[in-house]
Amino acid sequence: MNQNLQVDGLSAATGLDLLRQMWEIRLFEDRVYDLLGRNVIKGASHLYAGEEAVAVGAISVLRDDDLITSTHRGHGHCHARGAAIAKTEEAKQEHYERMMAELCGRETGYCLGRGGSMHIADVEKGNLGATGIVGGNIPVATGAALALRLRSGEAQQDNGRVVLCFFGDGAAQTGNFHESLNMAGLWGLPVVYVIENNLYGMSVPIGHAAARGGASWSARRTAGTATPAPTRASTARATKRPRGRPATPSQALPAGWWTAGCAPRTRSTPSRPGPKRPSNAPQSSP
Ligand SMILES: Cc1ncc(C[n+]2csc(CCOP(=O)(O)OP(=O)(O)O)c2C)c(N)n1
Ligand SMILES: [Mg+2]
Repeated sequence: MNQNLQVDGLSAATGLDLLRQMWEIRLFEDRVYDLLGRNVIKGASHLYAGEEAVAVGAISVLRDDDLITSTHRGHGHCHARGAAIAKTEEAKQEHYERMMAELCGRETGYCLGRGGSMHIADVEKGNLGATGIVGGNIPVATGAALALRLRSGEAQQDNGRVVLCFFGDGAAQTGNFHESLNMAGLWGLPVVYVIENNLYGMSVPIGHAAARGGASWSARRTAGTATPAPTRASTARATKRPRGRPATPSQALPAGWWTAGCAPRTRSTPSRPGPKRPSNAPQSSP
């Protein structure tokens, strides 16, 4: 291999490794699709095909002791995290088999087959888990980052660890998102929020679910989703600051995703007389 070759700013070896991971995720997902159709995997599954570059690029800059939290569409995150930590071909193979076993409800799966597709977790490798509750992983990531921050003074090995929190544009409309980012910003927590903006909340176009197209908050750090290099570069930039930051309050929000283009606006609906209350209606309790 030509050692000087650069692909998208990456060395050829790194580029090939990331591409291999993306193909592994795609082939895994194609297999899951097939097994769902044959009722070998039971229930529903949200596939990650088409978004592989986000997980692979972002996770490629993590340290082995960092943490991630995942979504209802979580096979790709689990796959990329496990593949990045597993150092040998045998360890990678075991990782894929434990994932597939979990989806098939087998005891050999990561959660003994109890979690399945939407609740797969691999805590030993720093994957705190997927969740079927849209936006449910955002406070989990924020809490984990708070734990890292609180422990960083005591345990040297916790210094510089970060949490990477994946979620969709739909989840970014939840209260969990707003509260978590507010607290993370206030406390300067070592967490980076990665919004996978595929412009749909499953089948609902983002314009139906979010004011102003929903994408304005991510404008400052928008990365492409077709290749892993932009996500890798964005995540590397975003993790740099929280890794080295001392615990001081009133910092700007950690990853800067939220702050762009978010002008506060308040507007009242014109007052109209409400429906007439029947005279025998029960009085509301104080
Ligand atoms: C709290 C909650 N509300 C609603 C749902 C139903 N639901 C499942 S996926 C989804 C859309 C999520 O959109 P987004 O976060 O953009 O992720 P995407 O599916 O686009 O990857 C919804 C509303 C849910 N699982 N949890
Ligand atoms: Mg979406």
